[in-house]
Amino acid sequence: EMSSSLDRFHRFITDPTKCKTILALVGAGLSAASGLPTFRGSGGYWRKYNSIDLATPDAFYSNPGLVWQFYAHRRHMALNAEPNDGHNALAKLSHVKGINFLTISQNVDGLSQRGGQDPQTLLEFHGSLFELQCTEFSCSYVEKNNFEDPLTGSLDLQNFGSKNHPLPSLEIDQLPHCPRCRKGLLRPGVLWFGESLPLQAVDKADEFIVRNGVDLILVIGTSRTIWPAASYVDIVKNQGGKIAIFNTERDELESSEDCNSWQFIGDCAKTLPLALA
Ligand code: BJW
Ligand code: ZN
Repeated sequence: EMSSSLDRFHRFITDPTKCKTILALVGAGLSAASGLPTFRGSGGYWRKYNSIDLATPDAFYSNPGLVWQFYAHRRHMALNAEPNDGHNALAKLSHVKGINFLTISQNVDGLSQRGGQDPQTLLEFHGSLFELQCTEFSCSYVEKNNFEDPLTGSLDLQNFGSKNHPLPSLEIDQLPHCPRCRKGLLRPGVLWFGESLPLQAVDKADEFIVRNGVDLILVIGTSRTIWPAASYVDIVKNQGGKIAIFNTERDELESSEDCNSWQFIGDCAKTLPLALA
């Protein structure tokens, strides 16, 4: 069953008259095989905290020390993870001549870049763990590609790695501060609930879709619960584009396969290289 559907997929993506423009929507499942936890489901906890509860402005401003410890841990994990064959397959696709390709990534771990994906084809819709922003209203300091680990001595979670070892509570002055205004608390440059998406990235995505018309959307390792990222699936379908889902779970939002859709169920680090080979 998998093989006939794979054949049908291969015939489509290798037909340049039918499949010129491909959009990928990527989520945490792409990095699961690299050992990074997803948000929803059983893996979505850090210590006793639900990851989703920590990814909010409220959590940060009420307990910046805790939220910084969470992100310090995430930075450390991401830096010590390796891109997997799923990242590599997308990287390869990004260098194929004659195909218009764009990835809307909800991931903040930097693994697509490290897997060699052409940066021109990659939009980080939810920011990056390795960007720092000043929270001071009158300061616009932003630092990209900060890979320091630990970021500060107080955020060296190696000392507190075990789940049983209690985390120290950190005072504001033990947390990273802005080198420009010397006043503002720094925050991770990721997108929390209720926050506006990077306008440039949204513009680029919209422009890509309008300019090219999308023949195929690859929906990879995402629960499709977060807006506006998830809305791109319907935008492409409404335009008449086909959809291929790569997920360990069957996607209940889609019917089973028909001539406009595929569901490749399994670890996308295995299924993507097969499908895109
Ligand atoms: C595998 C696998 C393997 C596992 N192989 N697969 C009501 C209706 C509509 C919208 C809203 C609403 N109420 C509020 C909103 C807006 C809100 C929203 O969408 N809320 C929903 C809960 C409904 N959106 C926002 O707030 C966004 N901003 C916004 O809308 O601004 C405009 C605005 C401003 C002011 C007011 C109103 C509007 C911002 C959203 C920010 C999301 N941020 C996070 C945290 C980022 C930082 C960080 O990393 O810490 O982004 S939340 C979290 O979810 C993270 C992820 O990028 C995102 C998506 O998760 P993802 O990637 O799909 O992961 P999972 O875990 O959910 O799924 C993993 C999948 O992989 C599963 O399907 C597995 O089966 C699969 N899988 N292993 C293949 N090996
Ligand atoms: Zn500042």
